[in-house]
Amino acid sequence: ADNTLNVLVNGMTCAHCVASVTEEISAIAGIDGVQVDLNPGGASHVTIRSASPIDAASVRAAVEEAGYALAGTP
Ligand code: 9UX
Repeated sequence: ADNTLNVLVNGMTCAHCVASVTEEISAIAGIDGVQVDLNPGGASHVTIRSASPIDAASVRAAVEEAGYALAGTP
């Protein structure tokens, strides 16, 4: 099955922020795709896809490792 997790991330303001978050989340085992809709003035919408269920705690850890904060789900 195809699994999708949508989250909101605070503090992202530029393309390098997008690259950092994408890289960290992509490194989680089983993740097939990460898409970021950058919103410099607020929370950015991040869509994560995997063939297996996505562990939200792993995503939170990856976002924090990249230096940002998970704001929740849209
Ligand atoms: Mo540069 Mo994006 O510090 O926050 S990576 S603006």
